Parts: sequence; structure tokens; C-alpha cells
Amino acid sequence: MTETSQYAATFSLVDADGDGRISASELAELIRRLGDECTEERAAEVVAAMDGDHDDLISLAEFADYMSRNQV
Ligand SMILES: [Ca+2]
Ligand SMILES: [Ca+2]
Repeated sequence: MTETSQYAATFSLVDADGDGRISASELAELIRRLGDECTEERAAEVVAAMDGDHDDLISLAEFADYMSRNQV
């Protein structure tokens, strides 16, 4: 089991509308706020890399799983 609680705070920062899922547009917005250029297409690729169940949204479980696997 992945420990999700340590990623919950980060997840909620990215999840701008608080619906419990990170969309590509929320991810692009975050990356832009951090000062990098990010197209919707690039964000969609990142979402696809994390998206375990292919619903085009990142759940906390998918986010935590990705982060723990990649040790970001
Ligand atoms: Ca959201
Ligand atoms: Ca998903």
C-alpha cells in the first residue's frame, strides 16, 4: 500500500476546484504559476503518465502512487 496522506496536501494545492481530481488544465495552471511554460498538450501527457484508470483525471491514489514510484 502506498502512503497517500503525505501527498494529500500537495494534491489539494494542485486540485484548484477541490473536486478530488486533478485535470490537465489544473496541472497546466500550477506549472505556469511555478513559472514554467506549459501547454495543455504537455499537461495532458503528464496526466496520462499518472493516470492508472485512464479517466483523464488524477485521483489522490494515482498521484501518490506516481510520486512514490518516482521519488519526486
Ligand atoms: Ca480538480
Ligand atoms: Ca485516473
